[in-house]
Amino acid sequence: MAEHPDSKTMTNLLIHSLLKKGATLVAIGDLTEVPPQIRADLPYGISIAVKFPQEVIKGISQLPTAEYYAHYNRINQKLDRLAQLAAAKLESLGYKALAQTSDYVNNFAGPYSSLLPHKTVATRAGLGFIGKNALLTNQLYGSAIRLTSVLTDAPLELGQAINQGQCGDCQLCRQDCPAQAIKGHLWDTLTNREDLVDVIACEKTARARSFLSFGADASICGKCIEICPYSQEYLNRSPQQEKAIEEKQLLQLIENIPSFAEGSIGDYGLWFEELEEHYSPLGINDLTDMDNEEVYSSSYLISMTPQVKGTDDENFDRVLTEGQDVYFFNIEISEEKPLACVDFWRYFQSDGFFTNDLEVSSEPFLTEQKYFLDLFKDFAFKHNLLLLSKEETEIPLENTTVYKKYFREN
Ligand code: B12
Ligand code: SF4
Ligand code: SF4
Repeated sequence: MAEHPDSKTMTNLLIHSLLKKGATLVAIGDLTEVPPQIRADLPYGISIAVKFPQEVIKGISQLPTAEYYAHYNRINQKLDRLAQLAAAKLESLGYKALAQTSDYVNNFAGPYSSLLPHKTVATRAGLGFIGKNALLTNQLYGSAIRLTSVLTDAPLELGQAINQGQCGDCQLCRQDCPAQAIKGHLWDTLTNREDLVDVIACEKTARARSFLSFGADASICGKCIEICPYSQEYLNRSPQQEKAIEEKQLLQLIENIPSFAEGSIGDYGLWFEELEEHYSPLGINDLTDMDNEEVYSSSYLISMTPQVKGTDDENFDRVLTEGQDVYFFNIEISEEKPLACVDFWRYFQSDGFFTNDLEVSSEPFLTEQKYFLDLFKDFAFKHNLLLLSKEETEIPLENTTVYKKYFREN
């Protein structure tokens, strides 16, 4: 079992792991205002959203498409995997967690209703408001997202619930709904679904349109997603703007992680013994330079070449001159926050003489070296370290980068 992290660290690690596996938005809501029997007596809900690709939603402006239907199914499968992953992570920390996967939701669905709708969890978590289109509408992605949720008793950091629609005078979804199913009411938490949308009219028309467009027996339409100005803002963003939003989200997450507690192993930066035990019987070289004021991380090198223990091993040069490459696995752990990054080193002699060249890669050089990385992922999980990818360490922030700020200046 992993060490118990504080609430903020646990939340940010969980969100990071879900974003890395393809979630677009993740937040946690307090569910205690809804009756305990519909939330399996668990007080919190993790709301997870995955966005549709922009082109797919642009493509349904006239009629639903087979491509939209394919993504609809693909995203549902991804959401189920994400919900299961979140539940497994929390259970491994000793908490209760119930993934509201498609199967689970279908089991409890009444006519056109689930026991605890994903949209309720989403508004409690602050992921958005319910639009006049009856859909969860997020500030960044409009309603071009699909949802899932996980119920838990883990004490995670809670988002700020949203209780009011923010459509203003807009009526675009009502005007464009081909079923005239949308009634145009502004939502609040007391609004009945029936006051927003005629679900029978919606389903009937969506089914007819799906059949007309691509011959499938499905009830797919989504015009009320596509027409919404909030969705349109997402659909019109450039890839660069989209990347900047994703980077900002990651940055906020990294900045939100609390610094190491005073007196903790991370505070002292003394990971050597822990790593030695974890990687036993492999030797660990401690490269941490305590005197270098520009280095804010502990640094460890593990040899992946059995004959060579470290760069100062007498066999190091001999092996290289014999024409063999020497491989190392490099681990850096920030001395400020529970952040880590790793890379792979290959020493070789390109000219066949005595100059050693070094190639550094974020990927293992040989497939069997992936084992070193997997072992470190276990280590990071056990010690609640957030393992940053190379791209994440390169995210720019105020004249510097994540790497420069949290690991070393140059
Ligand atoms: C049954 C169902 C349908 C039915 C009924 C639709 C409906 N609006 O209920 C039909 C077949 C018509 C349908 C159609 C569509 N659906 Co549908 N559907 C569901 C399903 C399986 C259950 C919904 C449910 O339980 N409804 C019961 C009512 C009471 O709740 P609700 O409308 O979901 O939400 C209300 C509560 O959340 C409440 N609420 C919100 N916060 C709070 C807080 C408090 C304290 C309280 C008390 C209440 C409250 O406000 C909402 C509006 O009244 C969900 C998946 C799920 N398990 O949640 C998907 C879901 C709602 N559908 C979805 C989608 C995308 C669609 C379609 C666009 C599909 C399409 N045709 O292309 C249309 C859109 C229709 C529309 N404008 O609503 C998405 C919505 C994503 C989003 N961004 O919101 C969901 C969440 C599926 C998913 N996994 O992402 N759907
Ligand atoms: S899915 Fe289509 S038919 Fe249903 S409410 Fe939205 S626009 Fe109307
Ligand atoms: S189209 Fe307009 S009214 Fe409809 S959900 Fe979006 S903002 Fe609200």
